[in-house]
Amino acid sequence: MAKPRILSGIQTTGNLHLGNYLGAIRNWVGLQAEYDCFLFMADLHAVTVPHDPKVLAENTLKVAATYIACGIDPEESTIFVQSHLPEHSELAWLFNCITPLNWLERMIQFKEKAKKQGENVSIGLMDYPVLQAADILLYEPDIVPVGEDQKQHLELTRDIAGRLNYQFGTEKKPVLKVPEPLIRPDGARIMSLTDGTKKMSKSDPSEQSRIDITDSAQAITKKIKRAKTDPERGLEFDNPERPECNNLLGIYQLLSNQTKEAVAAECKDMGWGQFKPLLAETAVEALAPIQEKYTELMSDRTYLLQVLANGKEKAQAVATPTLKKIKAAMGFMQP
Ligand code: AQP
Repeated sequence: MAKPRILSGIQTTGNLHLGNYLGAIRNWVGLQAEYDCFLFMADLHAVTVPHDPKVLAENTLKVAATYIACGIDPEESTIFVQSHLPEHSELAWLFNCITPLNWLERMIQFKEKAKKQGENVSIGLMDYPVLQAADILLYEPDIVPVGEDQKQHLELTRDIAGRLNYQFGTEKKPVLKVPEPLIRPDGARIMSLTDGTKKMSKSDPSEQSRIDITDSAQAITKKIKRAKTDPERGLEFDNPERPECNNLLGIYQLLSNQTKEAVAAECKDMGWGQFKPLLAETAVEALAPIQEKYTELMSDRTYLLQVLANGKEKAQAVATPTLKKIKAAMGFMQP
């Protein structure tokens, strides 16, 4: 029997960080055996905000290497570059024509990112969730694993699929399968090291706000040492007055593979002076094997490019027929 399918991706907007790892990639690794995973580098999404053309291709390769270094097996999962398949942008256009503008105006991520862009905000930034819907629905996945922050976009994807089915399918014969979200309660949201109420993000101008997966042991230790904390003694989860404490304990819990209860008991009497070195040591240890593998992969470009060429072929075998089916349902003339 075919395994159920999963689809997910990460923007190629810079070095991946602990949020990307703990909120996304590590979950995919755990799902690989049970699911047929389609994982892509979202380079078309990366250009929805101003980008540097000199680093886009290199960032794309780095994200691919990071996936594999974190444990994604290219023999088992399909790893591909979004822009290598024109199906993504073509379907986004078709979806643009059936998506009401006010659905996009409601998107929180657009409002937040648009604020940062000021006058320069692009149509592409607003259209980001429609492209995301195309990314997902081309593969008709059963499940889409997403972080808490992407819940609203996945809801929009489901609405777009529903609208397409309503307008161009029948109840008995829908055009597309509507996917389900998979949101893990723990590790769903890793917050910034400089502000426990803001998510850790590649595009945060402060390097200190995040731990990159490829940060050196020295950089990790320094960033954790400088991470914002509070003057209280004794560490605890879930105190709304102490967002930084909750975040750092959460990171420790995930990196040390312990239960929340075990960490709460271990750290309840600790001060920051005792906890921070413990967290730094745990983070360095957890990331070391990933970094070693990453360096090895980045020095074998031929291998990485072959993985991406194979991935493109496997992805296209699914995406091309889906697009054809949607165009037929919408009444386009076949060439
Ligand atoms: N802080 C986070 N905590 C948990 N999960 C996170 N993810 C990102 N940040 C966190 C998860 O990583 C996947 C892909 O993210 P993305 O890079 O495509 O987009 P993003 O969410 O916009 O990530 P960034 O780092 O904030 O990128 P920029 O700065 O370029 O916008 C998603 O599954 C996301 O949930």
